[in-house]
Order: sequence, then C-alpha cells, then structure tokens
Amino acid sequence: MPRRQNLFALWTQVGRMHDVSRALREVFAGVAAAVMLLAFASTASAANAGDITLNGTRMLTGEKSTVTTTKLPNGAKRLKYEIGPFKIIPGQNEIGYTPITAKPQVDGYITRMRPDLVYMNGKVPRVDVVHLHHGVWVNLSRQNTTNNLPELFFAAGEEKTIFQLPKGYGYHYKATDNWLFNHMLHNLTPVPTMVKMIYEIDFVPDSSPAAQKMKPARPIWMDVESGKIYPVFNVKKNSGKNNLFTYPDDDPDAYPAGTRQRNAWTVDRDGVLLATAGHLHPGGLHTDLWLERQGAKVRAAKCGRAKTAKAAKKCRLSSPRGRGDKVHLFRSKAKYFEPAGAVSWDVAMSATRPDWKVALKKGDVLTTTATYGTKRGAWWESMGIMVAYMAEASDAKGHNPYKKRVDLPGKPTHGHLNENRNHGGKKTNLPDARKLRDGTLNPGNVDILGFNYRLGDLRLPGLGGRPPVIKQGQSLTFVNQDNPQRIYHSITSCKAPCTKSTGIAYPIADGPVQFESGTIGTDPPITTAGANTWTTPKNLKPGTYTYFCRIHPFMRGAFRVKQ
Ligand SMILES: [Cu+2]
Repeated sequence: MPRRQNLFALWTQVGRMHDVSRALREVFAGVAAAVMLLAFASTASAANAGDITLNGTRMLTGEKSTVTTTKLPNGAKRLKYEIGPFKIIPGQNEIGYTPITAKPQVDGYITRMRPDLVYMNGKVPRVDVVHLHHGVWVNLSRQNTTNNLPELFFAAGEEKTIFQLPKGYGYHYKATDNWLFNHMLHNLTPVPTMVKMIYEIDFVPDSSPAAQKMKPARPIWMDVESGKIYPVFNVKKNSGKNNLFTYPDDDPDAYPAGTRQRNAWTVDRDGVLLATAGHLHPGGLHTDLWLERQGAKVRAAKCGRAKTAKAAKKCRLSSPRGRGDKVHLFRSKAKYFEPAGAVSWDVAMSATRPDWKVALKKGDVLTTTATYGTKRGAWWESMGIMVAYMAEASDAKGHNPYKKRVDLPGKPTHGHLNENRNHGGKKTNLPDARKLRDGTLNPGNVDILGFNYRLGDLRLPGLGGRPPVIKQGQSLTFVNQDNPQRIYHSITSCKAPCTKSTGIAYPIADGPVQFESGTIGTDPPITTAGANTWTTPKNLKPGTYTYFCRIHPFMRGAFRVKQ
C-alpha cells in the first residue's frame, strides 16, 4: 500500500528532524498521526481481518472474534468481545493499530468496561512473559475533547483497570462508529507467541426500556503528555523532592516555552464530572486531578468551634483541600500488591466512588499530574493519564468542590491478579561481574545480536562473558544488530551484581550511577531512540558497571572502566 509507505516515510522524517525545533517536530508528528488515523478510518469498516499496523507487516490479526452475552439484572447485557489474535514476535515492543470489528451491532450505552489479555487457549499470560504495555480504544468517528486526536474512550495497561460509570450514565455508542485498537504488546522472551485482547462491556441497547432513563457521558482524556502518540516521560532516580517526582511540576523542561501545557484542559461547557481513574507505570504512586476556577476560592476549614477533638477532625476531613482558586478533585492511588513495593505491575489503581460527582463550569481549567517514587530506581518511559467522564449540566447534579470536599479516597478497581505472581529476585548462577577477569581491552563497539550483548554478557561463557575494559575518558559504543528484525534493546544501569532472577519486580533501573540508552532501534522512531547505537558516557569513574535490557530483562551485561 503506497499510502502507508508515504505515511511511514513522513513518520520517519518526523523522528529524524533533530535540527528542527521540538515544537515544530511535534506539529509534524500531530499531522502525521491525524493523516494516519484518517487513513485507518476509511479502511476500518471494510476490514474483517484487520492486519493494519504501523509497519504494515508485523501484527497479523485473525478474522473471527467471538462474543458471549450475559444478562444483567438492570436490563444491561454483559458482552465479551475479542480483538486479534495478535502474533507477537520475540522481543516485540511496538505500537500497532487494529480496527475493532467485534463490537455491538446496535446503538446503546456502555456503562462498564473490563480488559484482559489471553493466549489462544484463554489462559492469561504471565506479565513477565507477555506484557500489555498499553491498549487504547479509539473512536475514529469522533474527536477527543481535550486534544486533536480521535476520541480515546478507554485504556488499559498491565494494571487492567476496570472502568465503571455511576448508575444511570453511559458512553453513548453508535453501531456505525469506527473503532480502532491502539496497542503496544510486549513479548519479553525470545519465543514468538499468539495472544488475543478481550474486552467486556456492560451494554444497554437504545431499544431497551432501561435506555430511556440513561444519560450520556463523554470521555475527558487527561494526560500529562496529552496529544502525543507515545505520551511518555522519564523519571530519574533520586529526582524530585524527597524522592518524590511529580510530572510536570518537577520537570522544568516538561513543556518548553511556546508549547502547550499538555496536562491542562479548559472546560468547554458546564457539566458534571462523573468518574475518573488513573494510569501509571511501575514506580508510579498516584495521579491527581485538580481544578482551577477564576475568582473561586477554596473554602477554608472553620473547625475552631467544634466541641470535641473528634468533631474537629470530622470537620477538617470534610473541608475541601487546595489553595486559592485551585482545588484538589481526586487522587487515583496505586495499590501495590507487589511484595517488593512500588516497583512492578502488581498493582491496582483506585477509581472514584459513585457519589463523587463534581460540577464544572465553562472556562474552568482541569489539570492532571503523575507522581513517582524515585528512591528505588529510575522509571524510563513512564505515563500519567487520567480518564474521566463528564455529563451535560442538564443531565446531572454535582458537588461544588470549592465548598464541599470531593477528593475522598477511591477504591481499587480489582484485587491481586494471578498473572502477577512471578516477582523474580531469586538467586541464580550468573557470575558477579565485579569479580570477573578483564575481557577485551578497548573494543570500540559492543554488538547486540540474538538477544546477547556480545561482550560482557553475564550469560555467555569465556571471553564473551567477561566485561570489556575501557580507560577512563574513553567510551564503548553499543550497536543493535537485531535492529533489522525490529528487535530493540536498551542498556540500562542496574545495581551490581544485577544477577538475580527475572520477574515483574527484578531487575529495575537502580544503578547507583545512572545511564540509559533509550530504546535503541531505528524504526519506528516514535517508540525508539531513532538511533541504532548508543555510546557510554565518557565521565564514568573507574569501576565495573552492570546493566540490563529494559525490553528483555533477562539480558544482563557489564563493562569495566580503568584508570
Ligand atoms: Cu533487549
């Protein structure tokens, strides 16, 4: 398809425009994205067997998708659909797009969505084997309220948040809408596999009596990197204040001068926020939603007249929280089931309770932030998203958040998931690189080929397994020779000896000296560094440095710097 190639060429150019200002590049990226999504829109309805991806050739999806129906007491039906299957090749870690053809045949309201990822036999893959980096449900027939992308109305990462609207509200769906699934599925092993995406929706058809009482809600997509195709940011170890890093507040370069404040949205008309839940990556602690209203003032807690200490506490707890015209609406908290703490995907995000409802006025400004803990490690390519839903002012009553506290604790949307059981961190036979004899002296390049670092790979025998040595002030250049297979790697510092078993909580980017290559690969440049090589910093002090691959965490290596 020539059209796709052109599109791809455009995309590639966008990635290579290093000499053009970042702002301009983003404009180009936005245009490329819009063009691409429009192209998909025109083909989506015709495609039963969707095999459209960014690269055109990678992810084959099948023709059949089954649906199961369960009747719910309130007149809704619980429908289960499949997207895929997806063939994911070893080490795959790319963004793909697939038309969603398995969806309701009639118009109606969606009141709840639950995602899952399964093998062909229905079993849920272990998260340390096949990993759902993200899946986003896109309605190409509408536009996002908060940015120039098509309407994003549901998303799932490995935390698999279940989304539910308060009773009486639904996302109004039209059978003629074209849906697209934007996914990043990650195969952490060198073995190809097949998976399907499952999504379960509670659906009230327009023809049912229950639909007469339903009111529509629209998605408000809040994202700290709103509008970007790959909306990620990096969190460095020990960054922020007291090992807490909040994006964008703690990153002065988050939104360079002349660019848009991506985490903000100016409310376009009066309405009521109905629900919200956050999306984070490992290391993330919470996402927050804030409101600013010109001329408004957070009502101060006047608890001095309370008769008892208990009454005073109750008074304080019911008072709105914020300062001046900025009030806190909700904190979506990451509840980690992970025994090692906030370092893995073994987590559930909290969502608002049904009575949360918040009245908004036209001209209000909503903002979102994402907070990560930085004591344990760096968190490269992190996300901070809050998906909210809003009803028209005529269809709902909401609380005034300046007068009444609305940011009460939410509820995790699910418990511990079985697929998150392999935490890693156990003893292995890998050698401690600090005790190994010197390897090759000043080799210049270190190839990465076939999931091995060819010099200094802790899993290799002989010379290949010994750390290559450079002199202080010199550097090593890693070359990804797996790039032609579209397999990408990273060189990410990890605390020595970095030899424990691989799992969802190990290894992490916890090297005392931080270095990070980014995802080295050339294509597509949206999710990679756009370069095939990476050179170590020249200012490293003498010592043995251990590292791993973020994409394939079983890959471990070391190099040595000498005086
Ligand atoms: Cu790798």
